[in-house]
Amino acid sequence: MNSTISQLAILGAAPSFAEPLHVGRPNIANRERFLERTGQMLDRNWLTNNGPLVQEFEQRTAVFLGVKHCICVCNATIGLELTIRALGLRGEVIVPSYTFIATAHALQWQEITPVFADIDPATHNLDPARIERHITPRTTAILGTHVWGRPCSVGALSEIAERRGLKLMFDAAHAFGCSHQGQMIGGFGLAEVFSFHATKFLNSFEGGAITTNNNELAAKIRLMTNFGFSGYDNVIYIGTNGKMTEVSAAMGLTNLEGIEDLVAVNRRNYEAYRTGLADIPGLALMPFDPAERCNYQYVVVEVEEARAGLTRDQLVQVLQAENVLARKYFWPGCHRMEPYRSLFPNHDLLLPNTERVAARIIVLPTGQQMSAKDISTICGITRTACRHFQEVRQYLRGREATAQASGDAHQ
Ligand code: T4K
Repeated sequence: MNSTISQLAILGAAPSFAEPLHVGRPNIANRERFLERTGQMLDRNWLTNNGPLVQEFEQRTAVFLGVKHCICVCNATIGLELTIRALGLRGEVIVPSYTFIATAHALQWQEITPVFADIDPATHNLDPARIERHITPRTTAILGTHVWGRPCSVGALSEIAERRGLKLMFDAAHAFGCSHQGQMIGGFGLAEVFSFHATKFLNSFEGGAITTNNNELAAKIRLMTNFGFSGYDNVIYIGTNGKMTEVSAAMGLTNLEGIEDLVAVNRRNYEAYRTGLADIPGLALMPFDPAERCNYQYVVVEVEEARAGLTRDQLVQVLQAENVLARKYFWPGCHRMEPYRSLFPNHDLLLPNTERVAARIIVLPTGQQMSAKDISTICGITRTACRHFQEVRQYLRGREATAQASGDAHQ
C-alpha cells in the first residue's frame, strides 16, 4: 500500500494503527491444547520441581534438536549463568558487544570480565578474525551469540578455541529451530543456551534450555539448577533455583508441537516485508540462508542514511508515530552500557563494526499479530517517509529545536 506524505502521523495525521504493534508479541500455537495441559497439571497438583511436563518438554526438545541432553531452566539468563559456572569459567571471556545485555551480565555477575570483540558486519556475529587479539593469559573461553538466529562461524570459533585451549559455548537465545550446515543449533560448542521468553520464537512465558552432548556437564548443570541437591538431604555443588515450572513447560510443549505453523507465519511475514521494502533505496532486509532451517523471528532492516535520506533514528520516529513500535536492538551495544562503559571507557575504538551496525538496525514487528495488510501499510509508510525525506527531516529538526528552546526556557 502506498501512502502520501499528508498521511504520515509524524507530520500530524492520525496514526495508521489504532493499537501499538510490538516487536516481540508472544506467539501461542494452540490455546486449547495449552489449557488442556494446564488443567491436567492442576488435577495432578504437581506444579514445579522436575514435573512430568518439564520432563516431556526436555525429552522432546532434545529429540527435535538432535542433542543428548536438554535441561530446562526458568530463563536464559540463569541458563547462561549456570553454564558459565558449571564450565568453571573465570578471568576473562570473549563475547560480542552486539548482543542482549544478559550475555555480558551473566559473566560479570560472577565476577568474570566480558571482553568485547567486534562483529562481522555481514553476519552481525563475532568475527573470528578479531578474536585472537583479545586473548590474554586470563582468557578462559569464547561465548558467541547466534544473533537473530543466524549461526556464528562455529567452525572457525571451534578451531581458535581448540588451538588456544579455551572453552566454547553459545548464547542461542534467538536460535531455536535454526540450523548450521544442516545440523540444528543446540549441539555446538560445549553447551548452548536457548531463551523461551515470551518475546522469543518459542515461548514458555519465561524459560530457557541448556543443551549439550557432554554427559558430565549435563549431570552437573542439572544438579546446579536445583540448588546442587543430589538426592534428598545431600548438596554436592553450589547451585541455584533455575527450575522451570510446569505451566511454562505446558506452554513450551504446546508451542513445540506447533513449531512448523509458527515458522510458516514468520516466514510469510518476512517474505511480505521483503517484497514491500525491496524498492526502497538504502534499506536492506537482513537475509537468511535458504539452505538452512530458520525461525524468521527477527525482521531486521539496515538503514543506510546516505541512500535512504533518513537516519535509522528518524525512521524509528516515523514508525513509532504510526504506532509501529520498531526497536533498535542492540543499540547502543553492551560496551556503552553500565558497568561496561565505565570499566572500558574507550572500548568503542576497538568495535567499529559493532558501533556501525548498532546505529543502523531497525527490528520490525512480526509473528501471529501481523496481517499482510499491516505489513503492506508499514512498508508504504516507510517508502513515503524515505521518498519525502527532506520534509520529514525538516519537520524533525524543527521539533527538536522547539523542544530544545522549551528546555532552555525551563532552566
Ligand atoms: N541472550 C540474548 C541474545 C537475548 O536476546 C536474551 C533476551 C537473553 C540472552 C536472555 O534471555 P531471558 O533471560 O530473557 O530468557 C526483550 C526480552 O525481555 C528479552 O528476553 C530478549 N532477549 C530481548 C531481545 O528482548 P526488552 O527489554 O526489549 O523487552 P520488552 O519488555 O520491551 O518487550 C518487548 C516487546 O514485546 C514490548 O514492546 C511488548 C511486547 N510484549 C512483551 C511481553 C513480555 C508483549 O506483547 N507481551 C509480553 O508478554 O527485552
